[in-house]
Amino acid sequence: MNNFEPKTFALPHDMLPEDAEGYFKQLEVFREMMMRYQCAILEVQTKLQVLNNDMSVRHSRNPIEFVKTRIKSPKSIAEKLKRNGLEISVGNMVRHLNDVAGVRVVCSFIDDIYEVAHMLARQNDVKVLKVKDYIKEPKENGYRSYHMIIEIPVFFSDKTMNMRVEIQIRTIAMDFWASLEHELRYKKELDWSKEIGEELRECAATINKTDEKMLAIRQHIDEQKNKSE
Ligand code: 0O2
Repeated sequence: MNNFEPKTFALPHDMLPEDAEGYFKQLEVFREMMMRYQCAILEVQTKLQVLNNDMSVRHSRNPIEFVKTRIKSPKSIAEKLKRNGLEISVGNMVRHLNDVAGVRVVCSFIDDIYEVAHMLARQNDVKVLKVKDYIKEPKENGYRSYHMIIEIPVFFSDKTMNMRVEIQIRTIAMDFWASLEHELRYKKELDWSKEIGEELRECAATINKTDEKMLAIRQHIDEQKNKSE
């Protein structure tokens, strides 16, 4: 299998991440890699669509509410490389970043998250490289989500490449909290006080309780339905 072995396209040492945008965009190899990441996202989207359609026919319900995708911006790529002490280059992006291609799967209930993750992981062409279960072990600030880094083969006209994609799987409720926390974090102009952090943690705990309650209600309804069949 043909994987990308990049030549050195390093940024001049004194260049800032914000200048990386123009620099990256002028590189053909960068544009080509972005196209390839976009194709990897398409492959994952199709896999998810197939699973959802299958579940909807065989179990009369859709575990996936919606899917969002994104390609990391050149500035975020440059910032992350710099943060990790790496030279800003296309080669380092391909070698060291797992989240250039990102897919967020928003599910109805907590158990759907594990079912979707399991259904993806058992596919022959999916290699799970890393899992972070922030549901079983939430982050200190209350963040919950199930993260997987997978590698899938993508068949291009000239070669097959193993592409890495970050998949974040979470419930609607977890997504609600994470989206607002993200927005607040980027809006802040002053330092977050301890109180704000505590309040956000409390909101995350309340949301988690609601998630668990909704799951219990659905399981109760499932039981009633099974008994009556
Ligand atoms: P964006 O714009 O969402 O892409 P690793 O890649 O494993 O070396 P990293 O990047 O710390 O290490 O991975 P991790 O912990 O799995 O988290 C990556 C992503 O999860 C983040 O991407 C966010 O999307 C999401 N995330 C993680 N923690 C939080 C949090 O506390 N709040 C919210 N709202 N989202 C979180 P980026 O790169 O930060 O940004």
